[in-house]
Amino acid sequence: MRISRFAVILALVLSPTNNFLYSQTPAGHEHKKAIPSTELQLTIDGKTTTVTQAELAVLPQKSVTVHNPHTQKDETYTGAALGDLLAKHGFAVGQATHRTMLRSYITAEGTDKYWVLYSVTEIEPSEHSADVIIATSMNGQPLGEDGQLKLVASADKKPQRWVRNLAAIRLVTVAE
Ligand SMILES: Nc1nc2c(c(=O)[nH]1)N[C@H]1C(S)=C(S)[C@@H](COP(=O)(O)O)O[C@H]1N2
Ligand SMILES: [Mo]
Repeated sequence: MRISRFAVILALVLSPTNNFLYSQTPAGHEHKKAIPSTELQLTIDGKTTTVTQAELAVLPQKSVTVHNPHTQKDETYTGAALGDLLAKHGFAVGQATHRTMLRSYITAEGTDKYWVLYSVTEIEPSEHSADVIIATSMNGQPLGEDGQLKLVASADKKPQRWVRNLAAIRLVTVAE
């Protein structure tokens, strides 16, 4: 009796439609539940600062429309360009820093510890055709289950490098 009750509870918890571990996304499919992101820890050359949504809101806002092959829908995300944020925090791209930029990368991590890598060259609008933004809204609405911050890259053909619940960005320059 005890075991069967336990089995029922376990089945409920592990069921992909339960509310404990999974949630519906605005687009109507399911994600593992994650801690919502509220602010961003930005680390450049080992120095970490907290970037708030208020700080992101005063940077120029950019909108990018991407096609999500999972939902089969176009999604328009709006937020600050990552390159602008890096420039504000001392990593501006110019003639003097060009070679350093070519040899630097960022890692972007969600509250669930999922993380991806971009080269800094591909997030700099002066160097690459992609837009990489820290989105704070999608189709004019809050991001909901995707947290308050989501990294979105316009040139990726799949959403695998879009980081929901974005919580940390680290910039590393690879030593020669
Ligand atoms: N924080 C976080 N972001 C993530 C993931 C994840 O597990 N955690 N998975 C990635 C992968 S592999 C894909 S394919 C897309 C799926 O996003 P979607 O379910 O919102 O379409 O999110 C990406 N961003
Ligand atoms: Mo994926």
